[in-house]
Amino acid sequence: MTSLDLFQDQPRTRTIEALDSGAVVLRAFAHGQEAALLQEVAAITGVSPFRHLITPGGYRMSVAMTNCGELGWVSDRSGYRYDPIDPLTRQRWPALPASFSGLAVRAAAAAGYDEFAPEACLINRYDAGTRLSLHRDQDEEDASAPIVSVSLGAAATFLWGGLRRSDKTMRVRLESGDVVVWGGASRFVYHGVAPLKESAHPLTGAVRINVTFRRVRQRVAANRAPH
Ligand code: MD3
Ligand code: FE
Repeated sequence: MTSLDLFQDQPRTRTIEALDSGAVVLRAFAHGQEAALLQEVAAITGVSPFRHLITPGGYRMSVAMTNCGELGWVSDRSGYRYDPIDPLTRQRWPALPASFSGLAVRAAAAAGYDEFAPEACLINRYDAGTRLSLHRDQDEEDASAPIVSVSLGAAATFLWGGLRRSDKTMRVRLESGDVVVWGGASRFVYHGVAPLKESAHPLTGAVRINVTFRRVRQRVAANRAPH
């Protein structure tokens, strides 16, 4: 415990909540590491800046994004894809920092997923008013691996739906330091983020950063029949 913890408004307890089948909220799992993680984000965006991607339909995304790691998620008029090259810099994405992969692997293990080996790390930036509309993440070939998400800075209301877009959504408050692991039956549910409210987080002001860790390609061809 650092002396700074004594000045927190509310003590944050590290609890584990089951959100749904396969989805686990690790409250305050990254607590104490937030400033260091945000410094890594700043180093990454110094090389591969945040940008507003264009959807295949031609809309500018409200969330600003960048990536680190072997593969980055990108969108343009031709579609969505994972790409080893940042289209803005035409270079590889910045390397995944050891503190990022360590956190992701420990969080996955705490949720019951052993041997998580993330190869893509998508970093989302929300300013006040930014939202992420309901969608599913289905560009990853390896659906057996979970997605690990780390919330930093301003708190947000996460929208958690079902397997159909029309399914009713639940609202889950995600605060700085919360980590969520989504796998199993929850891997393909519709989800989004409600418009970010004005706030004043000590580390980021009104900004929320969300970091997601993903396995994209299959690791081994176990349990798969040959073609
Ligand atoms: C549930 N990001 O990057 S993180 C995304 O807060 C994304 O920035 C949101 O949705 C954010 O795609 C939510 C939590 C999250 C990420 C992936 C999921 C929840 C998920 C995949 C399947 C189910
Ligand atoms: Fe998503």
